[in-house]
Amino acid sequence: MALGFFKKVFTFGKEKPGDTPAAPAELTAEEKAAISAESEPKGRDEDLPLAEDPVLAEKMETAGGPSDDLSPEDLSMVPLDLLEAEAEEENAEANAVTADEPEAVDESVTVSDSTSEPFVPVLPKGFAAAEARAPEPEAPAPAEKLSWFQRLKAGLFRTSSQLTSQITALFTKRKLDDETLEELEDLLIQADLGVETALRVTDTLASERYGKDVTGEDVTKIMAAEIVKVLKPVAKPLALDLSHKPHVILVVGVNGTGKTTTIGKLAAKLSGSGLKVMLAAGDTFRAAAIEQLKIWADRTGSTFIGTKLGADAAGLAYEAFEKAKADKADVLIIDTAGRLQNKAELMAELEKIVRVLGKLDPDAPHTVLQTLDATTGQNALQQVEIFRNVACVNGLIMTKLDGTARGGILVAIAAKHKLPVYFIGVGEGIDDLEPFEAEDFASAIAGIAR
Ligand SMILES: Nc1nc2c(ncn2[C@@H]2O[C@H](COP(=O)(O)OP(=O)(O)OP(=O)(O)O)[C@@H](O)[C@H]2O)c(=O)[nH]1
Ligand SMILES: [Mg+2]
Repeated sequence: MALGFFKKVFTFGKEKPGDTPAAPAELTAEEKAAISAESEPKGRDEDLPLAEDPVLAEKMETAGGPSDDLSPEDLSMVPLDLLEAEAEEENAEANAVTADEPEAVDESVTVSDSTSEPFVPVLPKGFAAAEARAPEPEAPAPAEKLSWFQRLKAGLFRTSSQLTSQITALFTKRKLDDETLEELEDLLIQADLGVETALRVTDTLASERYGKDVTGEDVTKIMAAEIVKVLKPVAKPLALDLSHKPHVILVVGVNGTGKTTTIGKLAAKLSGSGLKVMLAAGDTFRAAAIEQLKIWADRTGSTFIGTKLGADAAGLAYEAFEKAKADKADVLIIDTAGRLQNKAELMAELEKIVRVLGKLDPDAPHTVLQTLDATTGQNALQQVEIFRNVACVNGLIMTKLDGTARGGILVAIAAKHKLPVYFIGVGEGIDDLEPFEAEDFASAIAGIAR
């Protein structure tokens, strides 16, 4: 299935005649063989007792954990000219590194890395090794589970309290008839859950309780169960194919939806697991955006690569990919500038980034994540529609679920687009990114206990 998508990216890249140069860095058959031979021993061995692996234990110990949350001061705007001057300096360094790249890249693709030990990372919760079955999530300690669920519930409180109080008001001393069913359908649609899910709820309710007394609690339980059915197929771990070295993740989305912050949070999880992570500042429009990503790179122990302000984002993505290969990074995450889905020119730029990455590896970018701001409401449906067509988005992360009354939109998006939802953002801090779990989310939105 994953291969199907990769093929799609490849076709997508090749579909534009005239844009395919004489593949300067296209891999030869021998190079490809060398890469897979090199990466073979590092693949996930499901039989290996990870917790007892001494090499891994050492790696984990030396990797260190993520640092504290970013304070608002960290991200506050510094005078633009100062940032630009800094960015220039950094770019000079970055360019100096990339100037040496051809040899480094060649070396990385032809010489196997005999110095590095075979290393099987323990992927953080929410990630899985590609082509391998997702490891059974460890049963979290009850206290930990409760605190996470409490946080999710608190975040979705506005969504759930609005919904449940309306449902309770509707079903106070009323039998279930056509009129109440219709009112319930309207109410669920207004809560952004989408027509499909609203109909699922009313159909189930009608088949089970038509003509009988129904309480608000009965309805919220049925609603939660139906929401789980919609969300379960999309609640998946993010599969990392580490045989790619690096596995390239491109992060796209509308302005301010949380791309850069989410990249920081992802980098913290990955580098905390001992993976070598590189962050590329593909948002070349704003000096502050470059600086923001650099701060996250520093905080998460990731390598940073940027270019000068206003430079071609696709060029930067290409260079970053080459450098990540040369450095033998495990994961390269590329940030992009925010753009509205209806700005054709900017969307074409995104298309170019995808195409250019495909020249170094036809399967790249291996994951294209779109961030969605939960406070946006209905417009998020259209955002996904367009970004997935242009940038081959194959996974979603919904941010800002803390404190929104519009969290129901995630259900409508899942029902319509059926794209995996890997994580949800519930705050601005480094740890405020949680693997998406259907039951937790459904219970929180319905305001019921787990
Ligand atoms: N409350 C909350 N705020 C978030 C979350 N994720 C991101 N933010 C905040 O949203 C704002 C925008 O986040 P960015 O990561 O800069 O968004 P972006 O998509 O990179 O923005 P552009 O690069 O301008 O397109 C910042 O203030 C973040 O701290 C979240 O899950 N919850
Ligand atoms: Mg950004």
